[in-house]
Amino acid sequence: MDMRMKFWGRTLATAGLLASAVLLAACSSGGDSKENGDGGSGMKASSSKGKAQTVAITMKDNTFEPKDITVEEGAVTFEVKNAGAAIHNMHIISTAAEGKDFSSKPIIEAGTTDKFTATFTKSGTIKFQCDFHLPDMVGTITVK
Ligand SMILES: [Cu+2]
Repeated sequence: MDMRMKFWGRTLATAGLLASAVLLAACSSGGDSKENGDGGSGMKASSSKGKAQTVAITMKDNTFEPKDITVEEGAVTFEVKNAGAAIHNMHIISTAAEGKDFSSKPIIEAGTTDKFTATFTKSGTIKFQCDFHLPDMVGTITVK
């Protein structure tokens, strides 16, 4: 009886440690591969200036994928999908560069997608964020 309890206690503790390790590993490796995977397809908009550009962004709890985006000057349509369980939005902090901010609708519910267009007239780097999940849920748009 005594031995059994010790055994189980130790087994449970070990299982707990293993579970945390697995979760950590899943988080870091999953994040890396996703970022690399989306980096190629998601970031490229269009190659020549003046053409319609569309950028697809997936929001998770609580990250943007991709989080660093490069676009050309001009109009960019953002298709922002909420693949998480929480509410999110995408708010482009562009007042300093463009005289106003651009934003998705204020709340994008879980499982839904919003589409909006922003026009960038100056090159530079502009930050964007989810207003609900600062400081975690942020990204940058580099305008070339
Ligand atoms: Cu959010």
